[in-house]
Amino acid sequence: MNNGGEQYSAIETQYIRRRHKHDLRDNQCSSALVKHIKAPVHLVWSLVRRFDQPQKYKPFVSRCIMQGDLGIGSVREVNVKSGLPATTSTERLEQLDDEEHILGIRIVGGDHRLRNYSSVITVHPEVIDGRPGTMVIESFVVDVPEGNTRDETCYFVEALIRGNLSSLADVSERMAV
Ligand code: A9S
Repeated sequence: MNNGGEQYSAIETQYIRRRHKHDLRDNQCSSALVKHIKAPVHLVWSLVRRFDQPQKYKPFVSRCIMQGDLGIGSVREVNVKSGLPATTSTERLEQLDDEEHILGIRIVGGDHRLRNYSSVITVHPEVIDGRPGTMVIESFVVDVPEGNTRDETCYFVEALIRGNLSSLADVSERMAV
């Protein structure tokens, strides 16, 4: 499942097996990243669930325009900041479960090279240093583009997701103070 060689704890492995199953086609890469945040799960989820405002925590996003309401199947147009290998990404809301705390998106367009990209984020309550914390798991699957290796593709996407998760931690922990 993970190409990045991440080591998961027993509980992380259990959540990944249950909630982060991606049916892999050949010539695709997939991985899952875990982030432990020192903020309560309802606060972290309130940021993650806002499909219409990824810029609340994603550092690469400059603007997001919603086409339609926030229902399953709604689409957002994400503009990203300069300096990245793309300017826009069109993304569809696939899952939004406020009970199980699952957000699933699929990239359906944009001037970038991530084809057939879909990701799932789940958040889980945990205790960190005796305080309410949150374990965030984000998994993805994406085509390996022509001319790139699986490892290069996984490394590229994992670096971007790590950036998003670090920023999610910063924003959440600042709000939790
Ligand atoms: O935004 C996410 O949740 C995850 C990723 C991998 C987004 C990547 C990106 O927005 C860029 C940052 C612009 C990089 C897209 C769709 C393509 C890129 O090449």
